[in-house]
Amino acid sequence: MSTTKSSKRRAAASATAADADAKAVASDNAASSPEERRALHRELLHSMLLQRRFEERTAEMYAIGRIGGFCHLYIGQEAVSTGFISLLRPDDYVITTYRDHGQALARGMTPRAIMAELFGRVDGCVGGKGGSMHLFDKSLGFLGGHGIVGGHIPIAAGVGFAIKYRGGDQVIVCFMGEAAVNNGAFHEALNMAALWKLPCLFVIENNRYGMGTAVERASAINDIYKRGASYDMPREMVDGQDVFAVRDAAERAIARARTESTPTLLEIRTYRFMGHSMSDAVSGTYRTKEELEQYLKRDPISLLRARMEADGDLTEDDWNAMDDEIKAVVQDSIDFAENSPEPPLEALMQDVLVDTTSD
Ligand SMILES: Cc1ncc(C[n+]2csc(CCOP(=O)(O)OP(=O)(O)O)c2C)c(N)n1
Ligand SMILES: [Mg+2]
Repeated sequence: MSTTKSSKRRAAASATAADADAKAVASDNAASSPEERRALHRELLHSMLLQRRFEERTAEMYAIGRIGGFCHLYIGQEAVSTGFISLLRPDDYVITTYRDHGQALARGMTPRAIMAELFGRVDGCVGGKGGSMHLFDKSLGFLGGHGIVGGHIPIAAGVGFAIKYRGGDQVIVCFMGEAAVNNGAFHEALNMAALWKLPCLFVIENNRYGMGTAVERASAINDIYKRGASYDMPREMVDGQDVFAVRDAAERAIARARTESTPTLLEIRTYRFMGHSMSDAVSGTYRTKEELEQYLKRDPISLLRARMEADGDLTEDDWNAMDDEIKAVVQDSIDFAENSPEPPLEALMQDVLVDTTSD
């Protein structure tokens, strides 16, 4: 992620787990000089706060009927997207699930392109025909946005194969929820990735629930990262509310993929602060309010903010200025989406099949 002002505006990218047993130790994987450290921390904060503010407004727009269909918020998990994506090169790849707004913003997709897509308008990143679950941007190496649980994991392996076949040194980061690991596609893809030594990062965002089902009720193994042992794959469990812990683990896995073409399985312990989707209550009947309150104490944005304040890198005025700037960018994306037209009727039949007869 660049540190330029314009890319900061474009960028958007955060999470907490009360996991005392999370293995990764958060180090200051910042920079050598205090100025570099300050700039990096500000950039990480900006990325996470943009995701948060964007989705708060998304929920509002959904409630008043501007956005329809399926819509899953990422609030609480922002340190995961920011942690990984802030370390990628522009020519790397990202692929993810339907809970994709945060990662798209972190990768540099504009709030305008995403909000217009959520509104189903022509200026959306895929012309208003994909919606919340299907954000794509080829120019950013952002390969979706996939609605079928586990369905994108073999695609990630395929991208890893293509990178290796062409002799490149890019990596692909494949984000998924913890419920995806009980899907056959997960095992087939991880086996191939390990066997063929593909440059893939399989990043499991373990937010404890697949819709309303707790991981303990669905998985024979609760320490998901241990599944990497089946494929002799390097593996790690990480505190997903601490952006520095995420970056530490990401840095190791990216280096392994880039220089040794070796995949890694990462279990990132995190938590979603909202319901599974916009049609669910925030706490529902599957989890208690007390549990939610416990996790809210480790809001990834509050943790980073507190750290920066303690380091003398952020004043209240700095925070307010950043927040105001981000809120204005998000408001601008809403105005933009409101003014963008709906796709014409003919668009229905476009992009359905690839024309293999053209050059
Ligand atoms: C193959 C398949 N089965 C079922 C569903 C319905 N479904 C949508 S989201 C979801 C839960 C997935 O949970 P998880 O992988 O933990 O991701 P999270 O929603 O927590 O981010 C399910 C079962 C689906 N989309 N695809
Ligand atoms: Mg989950």
